Amino acid sequence: MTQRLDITEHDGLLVIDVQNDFLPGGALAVPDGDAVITPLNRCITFLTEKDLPVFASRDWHPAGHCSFTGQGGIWPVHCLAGSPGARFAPALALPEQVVIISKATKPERDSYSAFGETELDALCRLKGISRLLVGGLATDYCVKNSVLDALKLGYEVVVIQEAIRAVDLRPGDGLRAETEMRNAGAVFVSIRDIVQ
Ligand code: VGL
Ligand code: ZN
Repeated sequence: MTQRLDITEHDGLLVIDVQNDFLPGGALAVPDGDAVITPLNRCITFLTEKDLPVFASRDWHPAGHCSFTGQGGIWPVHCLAGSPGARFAPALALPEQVVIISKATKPERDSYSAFGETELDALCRLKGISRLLVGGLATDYCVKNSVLDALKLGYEVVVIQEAIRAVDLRPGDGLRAETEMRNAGAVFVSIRDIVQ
């Protein structure tokens, strides 16, 4: 079920971790992960046409990060800061004025949330943003945790249904994450229902 969504001057777009390592062929490929790029590019256009801000988070790990299997974590080495795998997908049309949010940059700390030890909340406040449109990777990790944090911080959150994909380590993780986000107050819309 979806509803019409009018973009307002208090909206910002949060593009989560659309990085080569999370795309097919990458070190931690999310199934069908590249499918988020086209809808996200449309959202980027909607917002930039109205001079509204676009934030792009990126997983930006040092070598030996605690989330890697060699360090006892659950993930293969991925998104090493400065590496090709950590670059934004080339097809993602980030605007010149994009605000880049690097996260999980310290060896001993992981953060799935784009709000974890970053400037994202302060920057949104500074720009008068009270609602975030959200899409990216992965539904069951960084998207979920960022959305739940945004709601806790008092933002309205609109998840773009076509612009998320899940890792699904266990089948159904993505769907369970969507339910969790909805139960916490996130609204899901189809890109078709965004009024330009
Ligand atoms: C992510 C697993 C490990 C994500 C980041 O961006 O969803 N997932 N690091
Ligand atoms: Zn990571």
